[in-house]
Amino acid sequence: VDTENGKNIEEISSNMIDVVIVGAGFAGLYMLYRLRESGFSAKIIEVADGIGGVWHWNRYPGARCDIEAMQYSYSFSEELQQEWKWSEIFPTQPEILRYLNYVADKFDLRKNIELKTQVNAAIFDETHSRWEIQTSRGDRILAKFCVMATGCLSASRIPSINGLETFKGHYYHTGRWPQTDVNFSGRRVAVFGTGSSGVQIIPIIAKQAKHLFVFQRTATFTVPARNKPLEPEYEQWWKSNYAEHRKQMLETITGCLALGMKNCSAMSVTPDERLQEYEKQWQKGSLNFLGSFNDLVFNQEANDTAAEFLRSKIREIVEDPTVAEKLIPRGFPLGAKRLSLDTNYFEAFNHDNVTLVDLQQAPIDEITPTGIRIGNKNYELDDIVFATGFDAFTGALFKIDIRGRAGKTLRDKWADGPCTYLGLMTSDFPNLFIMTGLGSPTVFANAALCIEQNVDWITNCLVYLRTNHYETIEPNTEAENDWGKHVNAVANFILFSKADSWFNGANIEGKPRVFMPYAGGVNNYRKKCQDVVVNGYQGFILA
Ligand code: FAD
Ligand code: N01
Repeated sequence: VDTENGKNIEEISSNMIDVVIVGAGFAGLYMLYRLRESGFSAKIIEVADGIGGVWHWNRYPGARCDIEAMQYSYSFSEELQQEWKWSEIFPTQPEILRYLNYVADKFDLRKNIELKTQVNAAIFDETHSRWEIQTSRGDRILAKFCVMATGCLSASRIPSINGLETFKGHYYHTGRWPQTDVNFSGRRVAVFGTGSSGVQIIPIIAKQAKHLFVFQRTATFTVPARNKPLEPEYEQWWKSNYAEHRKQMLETITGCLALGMKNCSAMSVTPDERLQEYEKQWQKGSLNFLGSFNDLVFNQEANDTAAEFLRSKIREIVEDPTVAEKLIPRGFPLGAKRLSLDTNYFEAFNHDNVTLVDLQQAPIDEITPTGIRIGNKNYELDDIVFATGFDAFTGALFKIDIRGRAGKTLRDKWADGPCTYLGLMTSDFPNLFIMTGLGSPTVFANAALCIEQNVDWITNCLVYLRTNHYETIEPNTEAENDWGKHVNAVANFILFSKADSWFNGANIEGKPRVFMPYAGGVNNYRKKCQDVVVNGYQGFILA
């Protein structure tokens, strides 16, 4: 009998399954589907009261995807991709959440999903080679394998600002938006944060609020989304040859098909030609702007030309030149903080009811019961919105007490920064798979496609272990170190590492500065993962 929890070992053992998956977002749902299809018993544990992950939590007004939904969607079922109809190029959060719920119903996933349950601990039992998963319900589930599908951007973060607890109004985080309607009509609202979430929510609140104060710490680059209803011809173009298009997406760096891009250096054309190309891409909209030329992400001189073009657009759009100058990003390359797609973001600052507060001129002193104080100035507020981002990649993982061989904790192992092999596993934590975008290209690419690739790899790996009667798999430290060095080398080559951002942990106080995602492209990453398999799971120890 386990005296501490009052359950006997037999009772716990009857809870034994092949795989526990933590998280019911894009990743967890497809993982469950593939595992069941391959004959494994599996179950998802999800802390939220619904499925959908990011699309469950980020219900803030204006939330939508910024990769075309025809591409940012599952490819595993031809029937699904033919029958689902997206209404817009970049649909809203409710529509994407409806889609994920549709997927859960269509493939009968819910019977293996436990909602409103947090995984608190995952402990590896070396004697029996199994994971014990401890949940907030007091359950202890035994599993041969555990998959952390806990999300790269799921641990939302409100900065610690003096006095927040005294504030008498409401405050919200975009990544934990309430399920009830929030109406800002007639209210005085502050928004912190001008990353992708801020860029989406600010124009909407600007339309509703009596007054909106945007507290900006770092100005941001954006490209217009130019979102529109999905035209039947375009939809038909995709659907008439979906499988082939999806195959082509796998061969790209970003996991997206972008037609009509120039494959030459920005410096190889005349200044006029360069401007024409930027104008063309800007008019088209979309994140493809960063691919206007093939060297914008690693050639500073080239990058400067694109950044300057976007700065000129801010000057054109924002009517007050003083406000425009404050909104112009400087001091880091374009793309080093993730580029955002916007709909009327800079235009919002032309409204009389919107005030930009530049925190670089003077930081906040405190939040008071009725607002925010900076020096002698008090901003009277009813609501505060934190669009202040996430403890990315490791945040959700570190909330779980994960212990591998000899009781070693993941937090200790990664105290100086995470290290993985292919982003999928880490040594001394056998049979634990990680799908949070660490050491993989997910956050620089079409996440849905990257997730499918990871899930397929993990499923094939488990089938291989079963067929060949292996009990455990884990990377060897040499392979893990080599992968870490490679991820770093690529990060140093491109310009994305040259800013404080969530890519390198700079947004979280005390977090080690390590560039966490892999910027070498979806195509190269996929090839590496395939080669590892072809070479008999090279770099892994199978026992
Ligand atoms: P998530 O969707 O984050 O799901 C993880 C789940 O794990 C969550 O439901 C969480 O509650 C659960 N969980 C975590 N810890 C525990 C625990 N201890 N116990 C139980 N459950 C737990 N990517 C794109 O490619 N294109 C886009 O347009 C795009 N838009 C985005 C918009 C927003 C607002 C955000 C925040 C991200 C966006 N992303 C986008 C990136 C996004 O992270 C991925 O596209 C994708 O949704 C990630 O899916 P996931 O299943 O890996 O993680
Ligand atoms: O978070 P962020 P996000 N005082 O970390 C500011 C995806 N996503 O939620 O730069 C004042 O990017 C911070 O300022 P600074 C996408 O991958 C996609 O916006 O640290 N300000 C920054 O401006 C994205 O990259 C979509 O100086 C403070 C902002 O808060 C990722 O999610 C939509 C502060 C945080 O920006 C995260 O985006 C939304 C403080 N104390 C999200 N602390 C799509 O469109 C932080 N900030 C698909």
